[in-house]
Amino acid sequence: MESVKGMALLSCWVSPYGLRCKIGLAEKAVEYEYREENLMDKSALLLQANPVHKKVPVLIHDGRAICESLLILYYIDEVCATGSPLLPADPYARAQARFWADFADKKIYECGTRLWKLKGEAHQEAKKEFIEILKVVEAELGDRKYFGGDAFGYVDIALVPFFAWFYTYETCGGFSVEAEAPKLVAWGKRCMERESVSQTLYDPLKVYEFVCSLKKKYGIE
Ligand code: GS8
Repeated sequence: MESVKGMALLSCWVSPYGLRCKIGLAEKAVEYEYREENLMDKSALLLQANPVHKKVPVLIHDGRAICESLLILYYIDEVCATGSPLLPADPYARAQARFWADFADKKIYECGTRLWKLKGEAHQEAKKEFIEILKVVEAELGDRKYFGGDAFGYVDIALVPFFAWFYTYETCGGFSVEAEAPKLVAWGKRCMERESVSQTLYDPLKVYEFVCSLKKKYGIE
């Protein structure tokens, strides 16, 4: 890791977790080096920086590695005095923000993957569960502008990368996210008005093409 000066982010373009870090770094206006990883042929630097999980994203700061996207966001928030704080100051509000970010990790990606990987009854089960998840997240948002209130913050950053995956989820699942959770879609569009998000999120069609190529690779359909 000697070769890394300042901050570097190791990630892979389609990773929603990596996108969290990119958005957080953009919100904090931090300069960093971006290194795209090929997850089929991981770099020696990635294996050295994240020997436990061997996953992206990893943030390297002055030769020291920080793993796990949500922990990287805490770290950025603590070390970068620039920009607005990502987490709220109040301990209870912080705990709530962590709860919802954790919910995103435990539910959305996992159930979304079942939506495009499985067939038959298991697929129907995943669809039902995914729609419930959308409704739970939407209820938490309520009529607020962002999850933290008026300010874009930690929970928005944890969730917004999945906005680029909605098209894939609804196409594979056979439902409309907008019909099921209109306020959540309006929130996603609001987030897209921020440069940190619009400059970072990729085209939902690109994600769909990526998932179709994975399905082919795994022999699904
Ligand atoms: C998840 C990272 C992850 O799944 C986080 O950073 O928040 N909890 C972690 N990374 C995936 C790419 S995104 O699907 C990854 O690196 N996979 C490579 C592998 O599993 O070999």
